[in-house]
Amino acid sequence: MRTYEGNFDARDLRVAVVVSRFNETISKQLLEGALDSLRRHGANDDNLSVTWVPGAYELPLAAERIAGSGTVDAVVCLGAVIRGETAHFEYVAGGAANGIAEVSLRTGVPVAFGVLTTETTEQAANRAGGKMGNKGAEAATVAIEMANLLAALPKPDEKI
Ligand code: INI
Repeated sequence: MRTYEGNFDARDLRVAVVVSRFNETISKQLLEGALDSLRRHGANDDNLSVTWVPGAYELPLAAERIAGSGTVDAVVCLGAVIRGETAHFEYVAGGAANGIAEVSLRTGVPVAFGVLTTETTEQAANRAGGKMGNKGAEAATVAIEMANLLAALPKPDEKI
């Protein structure tokens, strides 16, 4: 029996982080967590990029351009959609979540979902380096594992 698993070695990985400026204080903390995780797993700064977009709704388009360019092994999308501050929470959060999932499937590049969807700013802060950890760091770790898993898995049409 063959078992496939991704490891957490980011030494040779090219990773793009796409981050939304809306709720910037939170986003910056998610970004810090993501970069810290990538570096702790051995990523080289020369192989990392950070792209800012206006809001979470814009994450999928930028992620698609980057993932489709063939220059990265994984993308990490970061942002915070806070219900208390938006009547169109569902549309923004749902658009970001569905869009990011579609980009990943369309391009075959892992795109990690590091977008907080919370009721309050406090709940978001707790998940951006507060008492609930840092979801940006978690998303970056997932991106590393998935990039390495996909490298190990058979390619489309590849017979093993
Ligand atoms: N974008 C966010 O990333 N988080 C939010 O909480 C948010 N709110 O509150 O509306 C938000 N809106 C902007 C949205 O992402 C788009 O930038 C905008 O709709 C233009 O397309």
